[in-house]
Amino acid sequence: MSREVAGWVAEAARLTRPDRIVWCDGSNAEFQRLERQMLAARELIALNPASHPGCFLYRSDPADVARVEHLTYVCTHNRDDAGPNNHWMAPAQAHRQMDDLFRDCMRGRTLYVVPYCMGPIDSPYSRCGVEITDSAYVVLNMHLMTRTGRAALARINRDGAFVKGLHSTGDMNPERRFIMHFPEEASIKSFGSGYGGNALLGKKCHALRIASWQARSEGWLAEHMLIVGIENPQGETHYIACAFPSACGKTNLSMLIPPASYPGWKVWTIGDDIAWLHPGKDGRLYAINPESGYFGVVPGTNAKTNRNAYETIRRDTIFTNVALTADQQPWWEGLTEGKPLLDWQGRAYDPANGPAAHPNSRFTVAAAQNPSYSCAADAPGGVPISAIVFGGRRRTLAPLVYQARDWPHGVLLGAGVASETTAAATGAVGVVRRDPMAMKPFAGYNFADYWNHWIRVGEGLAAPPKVFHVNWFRQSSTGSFLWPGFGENLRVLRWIIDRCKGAAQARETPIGYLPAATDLDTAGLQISQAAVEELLRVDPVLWRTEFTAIGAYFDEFRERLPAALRGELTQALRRVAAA
Ligand code: GTP
Ligand code: SPV
Ligand code: MN
Repeated sequence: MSREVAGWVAEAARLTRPDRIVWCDGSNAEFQRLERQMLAARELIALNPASHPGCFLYRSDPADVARVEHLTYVCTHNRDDAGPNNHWMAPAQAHRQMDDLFRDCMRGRTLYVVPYCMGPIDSPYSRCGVEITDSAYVVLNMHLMTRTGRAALARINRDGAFVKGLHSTGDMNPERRFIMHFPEEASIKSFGSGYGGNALLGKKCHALRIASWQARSEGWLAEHMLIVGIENPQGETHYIACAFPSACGKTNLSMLIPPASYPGWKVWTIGDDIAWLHPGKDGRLYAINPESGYFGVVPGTNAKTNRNAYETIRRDTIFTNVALTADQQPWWEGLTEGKPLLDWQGRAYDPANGPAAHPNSRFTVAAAQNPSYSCAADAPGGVPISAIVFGGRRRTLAPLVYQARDWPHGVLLGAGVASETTAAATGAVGVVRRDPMAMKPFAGYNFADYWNHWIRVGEGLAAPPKVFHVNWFRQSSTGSFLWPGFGENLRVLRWIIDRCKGAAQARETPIGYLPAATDLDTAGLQISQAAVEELLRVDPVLWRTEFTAIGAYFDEFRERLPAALRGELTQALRRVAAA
């Protein structure tokens, strides 16, 4: 047992005063014991064992249903290190404020110690942490989402380092809710929420905010990306990493089912939310998925849109904030069978109260249950990445797909990403905002330094991935999606892979390389020629406005903005002006 872990647990217990301390061993017996305990306390509801064996419903506090970006802080000694992209507080003040909240908060409760490993247990790229929490729900989720227990603790002893995460649900008062990060000391303090990214500290807090800070000093990247392998009928597999903002299609793309017109194609999931990317000795970029489970968006999941997810969540799944049918089956908007009896808050379903399932209702499930789970997902060295794909949810402007001219131009593509906000975070939905590299809520340091790091990582790669941007969400003037999306997105990935191999045509435009309508495989698709043309249209006038807006956004970063990125933007503006 690590003396450092034990010392820190004792210190946390002195502050929080729990009735008992439980060291989690990560075993099935422990998982089942906690499940039984939560069932008895009516904190979990057993779902229909015939249709959904091993599945449970959890209803969160109705005011605790999403990430809280306005209450999430990066606490560095120098304010500029956190940057204008983060809320900031001085570390001493943040510790004082958080410790006042944590003082005595676990009286009458159990303190669980959850050692976890982010990444395959024997990968040199993996990193460990320990989460202290007073929520059994969090422990169950950590079991599914990370490699917890004895093996993780053994690795912590070997590594001699771990991220310290202290969490309490507190009294659920949104006024007393904060998610604080201390990247300089690799620690996290989270109080007042039991929800997903606020409370499962291995995920966004560790694997993105703290890890991105560590990655900068160690020469790698921690990113909000899915990782997927695409195997063609010849048996050749290309791995792609895609950064889309929250609730913008990562889970769906990572387990896509090839359309009927793609016989012999296979899709293999490595990860659906987070990628740690390391330069390899051969000059390529290699990715591991630090997680071992999915905390995925439920609404919209059905046998047509995402059959793999749909099948994955038929057993041994925790559903959070979905509706219930009369026969205890989970129900959500987008499901084609069944109907809701009780809504996500347990009230008799009434459409006047809004959707039956919360728009940010989620499933938690072990990744290994996914029919498309890749046998390379546990490879200690990761998988080589052929392409990096940025994306966003844009009704207008951004075409279906385009390719950056080179890596530095690709960094501009990523830094310029904007997307409509979704229910994954509290606040307004559908508002376009800048979300560079889909990391606006997750970069643990100043974006200017982050973009500089991106440029430097690319410079160090002999064979950097090719960089692309996609948008599945372009709408017609009547508000319907122009592109069918989901499985059909493979047609776009095919063009991307062919571009990586030098086997596909493209036309040069002021924003980068685009397929001509004939370069994209639309055979067998119910899509009009006009829609395809609209999806591939680049309007120089609109793009001039967009680049000007990106320039104004970059100005917020003042002299820290990398000159190379400013140079890329200047050239981009020159190209649209000349078009
Ligand atoms: P986080 O877990 O929040 O990081 O989200 P994610 O990026 O994994 O998003 P996810 O794949 O769960 O998709 C979120 C929503 O977008 C769901 O309601 C999907 O049905 C919808 N969606 C995903 N892919 C597509 C697509 O290709 N086209 C359209 N129109 N909708 C999509
Ligand atoms: C996201 O919001 O990007 C998620 C869900 O993946 S959460 O774990 O709540 O951050
Ligand atoms: Mn996410």
